[in-house]
Amino acid sequence: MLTGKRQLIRRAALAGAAFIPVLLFAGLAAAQVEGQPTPGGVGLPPTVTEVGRETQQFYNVVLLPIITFIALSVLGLLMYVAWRFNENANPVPSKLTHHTGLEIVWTLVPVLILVFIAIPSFRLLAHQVEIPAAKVTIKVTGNQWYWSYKYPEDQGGFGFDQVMKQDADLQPGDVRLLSVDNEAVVPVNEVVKLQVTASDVIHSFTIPAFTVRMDAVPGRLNETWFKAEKEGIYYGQCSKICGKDHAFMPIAIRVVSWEKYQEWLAEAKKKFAGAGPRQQFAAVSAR
Ligand SMILES: [Cu+2]
Repeated sequence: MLTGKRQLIRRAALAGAAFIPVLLFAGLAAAQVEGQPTPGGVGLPPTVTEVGRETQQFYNVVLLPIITFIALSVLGLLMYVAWRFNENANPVPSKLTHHTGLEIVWTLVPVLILVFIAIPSFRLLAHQVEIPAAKVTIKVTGNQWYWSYKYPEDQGGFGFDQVMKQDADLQPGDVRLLSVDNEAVVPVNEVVKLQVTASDVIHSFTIPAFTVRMDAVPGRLNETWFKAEKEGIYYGQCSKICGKDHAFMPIAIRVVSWEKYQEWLAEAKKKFAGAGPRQQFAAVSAR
């Protein structure tokens, strides 16, 4: 038997040990870089939009504690049952098969948990789905296996393809498998509306740092939006398996000041004049 004091120390040590993963997790999570994956990074990627912050808060504050509680409760219950009601400990089993009170509780409690989750969930969903008045609208088309962008007339009226850089073309500062030939540029602190579609099969336009993910479906125009609050380069990847080069069609969006955005528009209009998105499958022959 442990003495009361030793038992107390042991319990405190156990409680402390339980917090080590939490501290480790927080330390690693803090080291993450916005817009791209970080070696050893743990947890949700840093976000630069209000919707992103609300989503992560919903996950960290509401969902994670609830699922942790449920998982630990079920584990505890299973362990208790295995210990208390095994054949050796309980040689004569009870014949009891129904318990009305218990059945009401195990039906009602999950329903109440779901209702509790639904309230903030619907509020968040409405924020994600209702697109505010947008200053910039861009059409994004998923192709096998690259993305095409169209800036409509009010933004210069041009289009271009975004193809992943091959290893041999990487410059210092580029990220392997994420850097592209033509980055899409958007202004900081402005609502950007995206119209998302596809030319061949279903793709999915995903940028973790904006908490944006929208399926690109042939023959259908989906819409989503973001308002990036920090300048920088933000990478994403196609998130719906779409064929052999699904892993090699990254997304790169550069967020700049309004003035720089205007400069880029003027340059891009000249650079991509008459270029138009390339013929479908043309990029494949280049690989
Ligand atoms: Cu794809």
